[in-house]
Amino acid sequence: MSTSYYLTTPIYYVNDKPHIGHAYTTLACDVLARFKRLDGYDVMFLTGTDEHGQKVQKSAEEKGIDPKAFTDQVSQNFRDLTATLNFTNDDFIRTTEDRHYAACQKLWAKLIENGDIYLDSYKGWYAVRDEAFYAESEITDGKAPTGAPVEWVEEPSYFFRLSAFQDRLLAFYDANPDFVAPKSRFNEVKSFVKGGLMDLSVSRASFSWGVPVPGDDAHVMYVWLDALTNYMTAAGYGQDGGESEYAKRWPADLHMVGKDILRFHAVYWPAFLMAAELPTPKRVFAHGWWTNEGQKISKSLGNVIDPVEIANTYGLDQMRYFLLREVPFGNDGDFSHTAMVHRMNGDLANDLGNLSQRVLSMIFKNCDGVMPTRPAQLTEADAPILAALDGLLEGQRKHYDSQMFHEALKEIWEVVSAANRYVDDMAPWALRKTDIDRMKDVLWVLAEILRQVAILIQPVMPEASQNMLDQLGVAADERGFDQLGGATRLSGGWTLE
Ligand code: ME8
Repeated sequence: MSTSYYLTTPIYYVNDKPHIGHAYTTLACDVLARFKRLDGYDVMFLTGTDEHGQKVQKSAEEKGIDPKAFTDQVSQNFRDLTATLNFTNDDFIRTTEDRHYAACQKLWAKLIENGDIYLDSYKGWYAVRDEAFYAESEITDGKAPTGAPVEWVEEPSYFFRLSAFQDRLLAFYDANPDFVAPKSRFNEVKSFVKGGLMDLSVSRASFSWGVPVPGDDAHVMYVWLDALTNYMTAAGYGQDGGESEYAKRWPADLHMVGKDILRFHAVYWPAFLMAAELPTPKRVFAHGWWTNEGQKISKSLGNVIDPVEIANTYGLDQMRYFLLREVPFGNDGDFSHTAMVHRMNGDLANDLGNLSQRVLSMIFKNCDGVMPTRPAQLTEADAPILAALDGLLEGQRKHYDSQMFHEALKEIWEVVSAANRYVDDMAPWALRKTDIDRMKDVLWVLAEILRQVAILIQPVMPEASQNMLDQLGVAADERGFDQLGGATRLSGGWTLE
């Protein structure tokens, strides 16, 4: 039986249209999900929408639509985006589904049973934009540290005994040094927890757009407790007959999040789970934020990037490649037309496109369109490049497991560059006149390089890689990672289309 790999995107607020930030987070998960499937894992890749809370309720009110009808509409936009951008999520969860209510209420009941939730009243600041509570000391000029406007809230509220979890969280971080990445972000989380934790308000009583608190109709659950639980809902928690799925999927292998929502995932979420005596997720990766031509992206500046527009302008695979190659994953990055065109012309057209074009057209013209067969004997000139090629997979696994997508791509492109130099050094066009057999061997080496490279770039560039593999004549069931690293070789002998 293959090993389970469960990874999640954040669930997106349905207050607005999807933008590049949403596409980026889901893209990172999509490439990882595809990579793991090709590497033989039983993958579950989850995304979805976060539909409760004041922020969504307000957006619905502004549009004059009932929140349920509004969330139905906007959630559909997110679902459509997954198809448009070729995302391969296995499930799409909405927090307004019955299965999710069941999971939230089960978790709540467990927290009550264990004595970690109590009724009191909340008096303090709340930022609807962040759906977060802030302490007096964090407020400057009526704004939260994130720049979100705050409002004063006074209402009865259930509290979660977060203060009791400081030591357990710190011990958990010590025991799990890879729980949060990048390292610098993990350090921020640890200092936040070392600074002391206050009990967390986990219900709201002044509006009703949320999951009802079991046994107290006056309250709905705080939207973040509701939202975080989605990861368990989709894994079968609280579902009739969900036990075997839950046993297989939980705890999640990876929660991918943006840096702005790390605290919820790396502090509150493990604390809730510890309190409920449930296993904690294995890892949380916090990626950086994109700016647009050097400027912070915001609705008020009118510079929000529409991922569908980018894909239409530059091509979907090109966009996918750019977003993951341009910026070390975890850092902030800048989206600019110049940078996008530079990557497309350089890495994609000149390096990979050119290699594939040269090799295929030489085979076509000089080998009567027949793929050369595997040479009986290779020369010393062929050995280093094939060794580099065969060695790629191990590095790819390491980089994907640490979410260093840019490093993974960089290493593949080093082999692509080496292959372009190999073409120049071997000069197959000259061999055509002097040693036709050697020319065929050289072209076979190059086709073998293209085959493995195309298999390896499938997660990032699903369409371009399929085209390459089709052109090379590689069968559809011979494109998994078990075909890499010298385990099998291009056999050749077939006529190219
Ligand atoms: O936070 N660049 O939902 P959301 C990169 N519902 N990423 C960006 C970005 C940018 N310019 N702007 C936003 C929520 N993002 C909650 C999550 S999970 C249990 C609940 C990222 O719709 C941001 O970091 O605000 C976050 O990961 C996601 O897009 C937006 O989520």
